[in-house]
This record gives sequence, C-alpha cells and structure tokens, in this order.
Amino acid sequence: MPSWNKIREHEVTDERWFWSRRSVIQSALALGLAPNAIAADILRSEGGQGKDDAPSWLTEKIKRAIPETDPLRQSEEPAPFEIVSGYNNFYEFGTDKRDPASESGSFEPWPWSIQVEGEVEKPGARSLEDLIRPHQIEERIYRLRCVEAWSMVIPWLGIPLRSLIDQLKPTSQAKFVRFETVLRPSEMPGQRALFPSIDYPYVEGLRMDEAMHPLTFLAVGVYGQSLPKQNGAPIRLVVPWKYGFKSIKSIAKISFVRDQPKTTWELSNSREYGFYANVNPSVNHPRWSQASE
Ligand SMILES: Nc1nc2c(c(=O)[nH]1)N[C@H]1C(S)=C(S)[C@@H](COP(=O)(O)O)O[C@H]1N2
Ligand SMILES: [Mo]
Repeated sequence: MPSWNKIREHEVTDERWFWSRRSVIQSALALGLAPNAIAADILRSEGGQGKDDAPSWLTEKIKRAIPETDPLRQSEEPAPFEIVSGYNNFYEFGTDKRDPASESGSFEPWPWSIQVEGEVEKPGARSLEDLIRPHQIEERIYRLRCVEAWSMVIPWLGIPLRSLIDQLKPTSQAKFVRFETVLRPSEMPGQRALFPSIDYPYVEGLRMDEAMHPLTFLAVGVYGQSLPKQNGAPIRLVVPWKYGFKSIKSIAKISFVRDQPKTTWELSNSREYGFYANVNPSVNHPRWSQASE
C-alpha cells in the first residue's frame, strides 16, 4: 500500500525535502553563511512567503488538521509541492504559468477579511479568523483539472464551504453564492495590465446546493502549510468536480444572492466557459478535446 495511506500528506518526502532545504537556507542566513540576496531569492522561488506570513492561530490549526482518509483515493499520487506552487493559473499576477510564483512578491494577504453580503443573517466585514477559527481543519486530496486539459492531485487543507455557510446563516431567499477575488492593482500586476485578458475583480459562483455539497471546499493551506500566494492565499475555493476556473482564489467577498451571478470566464467567453463547468471528458471544449489530460 502506498505510504500516503498511512501518513499525513505533508509528511511525504517531497514536502519534507522542501522545508528541510528551506530551513538549511534559513539557518545559513541566520549564521551569516549565505549572502542575503541569494538566500532570499531561493526562498522566494520556493513557493512564496506564505508559511512565514500566516498568523500563528492558522499555522497551529493546520498542524492539528484531520488527515485525509478517503478509501477511494487509489493511485492518486499527489503532485510535488514545487509543481503545485510553481505551475499556476492566477491571471492577477500574469498569464504565464510561472508568473503567479514570480510576480506575487508584493501581494500582502495578512491581515485578511471577507465582506459578507446579500441574503444573510448578518452582512458585513468579517476577519478570516472569525470565519475559520471555529472550524476543524481537514485535509482533502483532490484532482484539480484545468479546462486547458491538464490536472494535478493536490493535498489541500481547509474546511467544507458548507460549515462556513452554516455559520453565516443565509436566508431562504439565497439561491446562489457569489465569490469575488480581492482587487489590489498595486499588488497584482495582472490587474494593472493595459489590455487585461479578463475583467477584474475575478468573480465565480455556485448554486446553493453545489455550495452545500460536502466535497465543496474552502482551502487555507496546502501540503501542511498555509496557502502560498500563487495558490490563492489566504483562502480559495476548491470544487473537485468542476473545471479549475471555478476554484476562485484570494476571496475577499462572499454574497448570497437570488439570481445566478455573472462569472468572469462566462462574461469573457460564454460559449467556451459556462457557469456550471462540470468536468466531463466526453464533452469537448469548442477548441480542443477534453478526452484526456
Ligand atoms: N482569482 C483567480 N482565481 C483563479 C484563477 C485566476 O486567474 N484568478 N485561475 C483559475 C484557474 S483557470 C485554475 S486552473 C485554478 C488553478 O489553481 P492552482 O494554480 O492553485 O493550481 O485557479 C483558478 N482560480
Ligand atoms: Mo484553469
């Protein structure tokens, strides 16, 4: 039986190597053995500063996460941390797969709050701590499939979206949940682009029953640490049965609404990217096959 069935995902070799290499660099830095610029550069290139910036309530909670125990998860070998945090789609930082890791240096996710709006008991701004701390953090290993026909298996840490919805208490008028990514052009070079490829802020949405599905997840970490900026720090959606673009990053606003929200990719090209976007290998994208990945 593969080792990932017995140990927590963040204890597997890739990640152990990753952090031990990092701590070697950090101790060398402390002892004055490594030139600062070089060491800082290595640390930056290895997945951002998420681990250092996250508040201790979150890193402590993440350490106590319930490990994934899904017996159906066969032969799904997780992608190495370097790939999960080095090959990304996050247009706010650029359209190249390497841009989110290299261009997210000025993004400062902490402290974070989320604006809660619409058909809900108590609208208003809520700190991420208020929203996450009451819940048990779980590990979920999901295959994230991008509509571009690639996928990776990722060990997320977070809470079911449903737990947050239960906490927020939407009214019976709420039929959809609408999510918005933070709008910070000064920290996000893609949002400053003269001819941006999509409109900002990035918007996504789910029908209420999809949002309440037990697999629908709000990730605050990956591979045993808080989320790197390029993966959507400090909090992003993960919907394992929908194409990756539904899994909106760096969520700053959650609205409970009556009507189906207009989402970013639907607005930019509704023929290619619909609201529901359920993964289905037998339905081709208008410009390419979805049969394999
Ligand atoms: N705000 C925002 N969220 C986003 C995107 C984006 O460009 N901006 N890209 C989406 C797409 S197309 C994919 S495939 C996934 C990629 O997530 P990952 O980089 O953590 O693998 O994030 C999704 N969430
Ligand atoms: Mo994607």
